[in-house]
Amino acid sequence: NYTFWGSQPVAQFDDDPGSTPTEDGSIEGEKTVDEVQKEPYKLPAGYEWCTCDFSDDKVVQEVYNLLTTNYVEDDDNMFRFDYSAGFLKWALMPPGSQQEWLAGVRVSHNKKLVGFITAIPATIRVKEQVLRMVEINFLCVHKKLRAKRLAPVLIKEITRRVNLHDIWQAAYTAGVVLPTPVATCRYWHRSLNPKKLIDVGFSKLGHRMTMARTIKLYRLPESPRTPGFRQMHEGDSQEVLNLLSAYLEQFKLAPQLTLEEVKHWLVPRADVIDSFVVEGADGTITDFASFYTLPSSILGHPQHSVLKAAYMYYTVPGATQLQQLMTDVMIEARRKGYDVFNALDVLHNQQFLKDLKFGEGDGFLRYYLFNWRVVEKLQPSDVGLVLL
Ligand code: YNC
Ligand code: MG
Repeated sequence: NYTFWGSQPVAQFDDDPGSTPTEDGSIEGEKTVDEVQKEPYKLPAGYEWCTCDFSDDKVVQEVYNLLTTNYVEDDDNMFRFDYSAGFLKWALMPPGSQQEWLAGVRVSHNKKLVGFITAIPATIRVKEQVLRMVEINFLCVHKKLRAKRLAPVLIKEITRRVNLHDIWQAAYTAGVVLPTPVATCRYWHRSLNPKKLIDVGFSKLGHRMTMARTIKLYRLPESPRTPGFRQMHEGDSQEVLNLLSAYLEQFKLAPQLTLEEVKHWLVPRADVIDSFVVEGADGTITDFASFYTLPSSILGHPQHSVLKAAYMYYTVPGATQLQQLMTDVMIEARRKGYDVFNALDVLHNQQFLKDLKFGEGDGFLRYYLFNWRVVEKLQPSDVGLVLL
């Protein structure tokens, strides 16, 4: 039973289908900004709210330090996400971002940052309805303050700060089960550096496999093979927007990006976002592919401290087969020294995961919507939204 989530405008596990609406729509009755509480939610004595000014690199570093030591770990506590400071700036300062949506909790007496949650604006289509929403991410409570019901206060406070901007819906993902996923997806992993992955316990040597055979199995060509495959440049943005917008129409849950957002989210930034296009003989762009960089700290290993992981982001096959496009992208990732290439089973990814030697991961990633009922649960292949 979910004491907090049971009080929130989300579909509940025990909702009686006979007495809930049969169409998608908001769960809560319409409210106006005037009705939103003006004061922040109360924190336990000794803690205070802050707004994190991401134009100040010292503040970004404080957030980085909180997350690198307290953010998401795998079930066996062997790895912990290590989002870089540069990544956090990219993820949290897109067009339309609001400083007060980067909410922190500090210890009053020494101002140490011990809690964090963020919202960024996004236009998201759910089936045929296009909604101005936020994406919620980076919810984190310092390990020493866990299980004290601080997370519900952070969630209510970010909701209040978002509602003040007349926004009433949100999208978020989490590994844990909460009321109620709109889709349940899985990560798949493609070894690029199998020896290191086995050494650090990320993967195991297969049944009746030797290290030498494993290395050979995952070997990739030296360089991409698709003629015209190259890095995306800012000048490609309009063409990429056109390709991506048309492509995402086929999914039931997908973002609607503007040109400014394509420039922000998809133009390459070293060690943050890599994007590629295929330029045809006549100079038009026919295909697009991208991945973001999210290393994990390797906890307590004598030789290795960082797992360098690439995560598939948005990809649009056009003139090139999706398989071939993804192979070229993985060749680039291998060349740049990534150890593993990760992809969810969203988009059309199920078309290539097995053939390109991805292995199914153990965890799930659930997609959620706040204050939006989706009557029919989505399949992973209905999902055209990738959150960071
Ligand atoms: C979670 N990940 O069920 P009940 S993902 C949401 N997302 O509530 P306490 C979560 N809720 O069951 P702790 C959650 N994990 O009583 C737990 N909960 O209803 C719920 N981990 O709170 C939980 N980051 O403070 C329970 O737990 C209540 O001290 C318990 O804190 C939780 O960013 C947490 O995994 C996750 O830092 C902060 O464990 C802490 O354990 C931690 O006693 C490591 O909380 C890092 C980690 C989560 C990554 C993410 C998406 C977050 C979405 C939040 C929901 C947004 C709703 C929309 C708001 C805007 C609306 C508008 C408009
Ligand atoms: Mg707590």
